[in-house]
Amino acid sequence: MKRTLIVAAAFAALAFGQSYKPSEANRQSRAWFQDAKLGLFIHWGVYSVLGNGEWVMNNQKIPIAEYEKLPAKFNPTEFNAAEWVSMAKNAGMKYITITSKHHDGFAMFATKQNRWNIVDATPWGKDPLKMLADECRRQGLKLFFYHSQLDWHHPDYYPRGRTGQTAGRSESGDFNRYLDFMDAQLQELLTNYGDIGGIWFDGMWDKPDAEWRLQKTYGLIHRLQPAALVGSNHHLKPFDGEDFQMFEKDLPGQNTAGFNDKSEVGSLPLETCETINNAWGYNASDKRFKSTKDLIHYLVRSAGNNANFLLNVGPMPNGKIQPEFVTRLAEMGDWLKVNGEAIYGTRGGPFAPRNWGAVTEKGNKVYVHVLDWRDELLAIPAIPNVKSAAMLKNGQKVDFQNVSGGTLLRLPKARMDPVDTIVVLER
Ligand code: FHN
Repeated sequence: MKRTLIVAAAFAALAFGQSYKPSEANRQSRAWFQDAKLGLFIHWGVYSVLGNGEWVMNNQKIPIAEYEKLPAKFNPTEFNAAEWVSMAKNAGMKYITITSKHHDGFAMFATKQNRWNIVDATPWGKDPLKMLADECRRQGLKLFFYHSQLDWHHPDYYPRGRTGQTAGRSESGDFNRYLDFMDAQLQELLTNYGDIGGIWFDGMWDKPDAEWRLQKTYGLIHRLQPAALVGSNHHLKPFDGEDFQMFEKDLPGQNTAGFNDKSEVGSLPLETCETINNAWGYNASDKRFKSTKDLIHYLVRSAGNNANFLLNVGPMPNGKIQPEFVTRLAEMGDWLKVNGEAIYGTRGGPFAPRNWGAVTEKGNKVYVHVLDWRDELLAIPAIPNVKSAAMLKNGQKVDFQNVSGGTLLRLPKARMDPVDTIVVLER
């Protein structure tokens, strides 16, 4: 009977094109990832010189011949890997995901595949990913690489997709040769930087119907580093061979930003990414900074949705991170130092987030995060066998009463926290 089931499952997997079985090391990485809850996203590239975001080449229709003048001006002498990693660590972040290559094709690492990279093409001539990899190891953070599959610079990225039409490339190219190039770069990233957290792909949406050879690329990554997690920001349900699923500028299941209309929440570990202002890459004029309170609320709502929060900074061309970002990250870290118990290592639930807030759980504890509630009584769905309720902040008892279909928490105004009132229910 058992054997029949296994054969049937294997047949079903083949029939639905599913063949990837994560290794034990990969499963452990997934559990680590789900416990980690907060990461730092870094969009840094030669585009930072123009201070107009990472899409500037496409948006301003800059042809390759012009764009290729940027690396000569990119000299981030003030970059300090230890400073960046300490900043992330003090913010309570457990991992960093940095652009190894964005859509402009410029590699931010020492690739041997072409000279369109920070080591060969800039006066600085250093490999920041190597320095970050070493520093992350030293400070105990994991490092992921964001790698754009879409490429506005490579001649073989052909036929073109929706974007990158104005780069001035000849109308020919061999897409398989481009994918070989990309795999060769990935091989470098997975062999020259020690153990990495994973690869965060982006850009498949540029030509969704192309043959991306995903199984070959994902297989290469898992063969080189079985524990490395593969995710792709294709805005669809996860494909075979992926280990986590991400949502851009939206919580899982939502589509307020327009990226996730075809997305479906799958069963893999989840992550949601957001910016502090409105830009991913450095944008000198974007001053619409979210408040620390808003960022903490996003973290809490992500955790309540069982997802990590990957919060972005776009460093400046001199290698520094602008003070508005640094301050907010430090403030988030201060909050996490006091309230981290209700975030790290938790899972979302036992019920889905509500307008007033979200809940997380760990072991016999449920953390009720009240983010936005003005009345003294808050009704929450029933949680069986609750024995006690207390404020996380100071252990003070919270009155609660089980009523038909739910539980009432008494939250006097004077005891409310302006950012997040956390009530711990013990079962
Ligand atoms: O086009 C990119 C964008 O520049 C940025 O990298 C974000 C991050 O999620 N993703 C893409 C758009 O889907």
